[in-house]
Amino acid sequence: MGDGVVLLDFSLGMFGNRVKIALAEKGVNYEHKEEDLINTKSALLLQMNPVHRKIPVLIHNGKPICESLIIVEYIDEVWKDKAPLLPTDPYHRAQARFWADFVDHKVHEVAKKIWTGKVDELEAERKELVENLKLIEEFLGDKPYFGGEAFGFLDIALIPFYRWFSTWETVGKLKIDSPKLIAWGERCLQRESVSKFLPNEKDIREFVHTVRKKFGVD
Ligand code: GS8
Repeated sequence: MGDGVVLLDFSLGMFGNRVKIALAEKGVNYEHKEEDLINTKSALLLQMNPVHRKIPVLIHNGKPICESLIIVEYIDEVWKDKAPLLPTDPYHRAQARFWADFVDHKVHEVAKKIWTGKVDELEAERKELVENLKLIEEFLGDKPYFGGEAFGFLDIALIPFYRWFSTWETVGKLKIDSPKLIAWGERCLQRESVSKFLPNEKDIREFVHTVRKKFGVD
């Protein structure tokens, strides 16, 4: 098992990837259990996350922690011997949480509407996604990482989605116009904790194709 930690996960899922990256950054050993989200969820998942029935779930010493951003904060608080993931300054910590919430609600949710929907009817969403990525790019500015010199919480929140950019572009018939964000994504990919876990673009495209077929939008 390793460090009393089990991760219920789905390899292509952006949210589980956040947790794997955080665990790798902290050097935590864990047992990985892959969930079959397309067919049947395991009894363990339903028991550990009865409210949302979603992955990721981190089980630490038998107790579940749900919701990826909450899990990343938990990891940061429990494994304190390595560099912190959240900024130490309260204002910067609040900013990191604000933008991580923005990633979930203004990037992921808008992108998901596009890649699961009838793209030609979603012109407003396609524009919004491009604009929202520009907003987060503005917050990055010229810093190497969102928190400054060190890779941290907001980088972890956004980087799993970076691998989806090319699929968002092709499926969504849009062009992501954020060169600094792309450079940041490539910089993050140079870290082993990131490159080891992000799925390849071909698998993402195939997954999206399967979902779109299932929803009858293609
Ligand atoms: C989202 C988890 C989620 O959507 C978080 O952990 O941050 N806000 C949550 N998980 C997906 C898989 S990744 O796309 C999931 O478990 N889906 C199964 C379902 O919706 O039934």
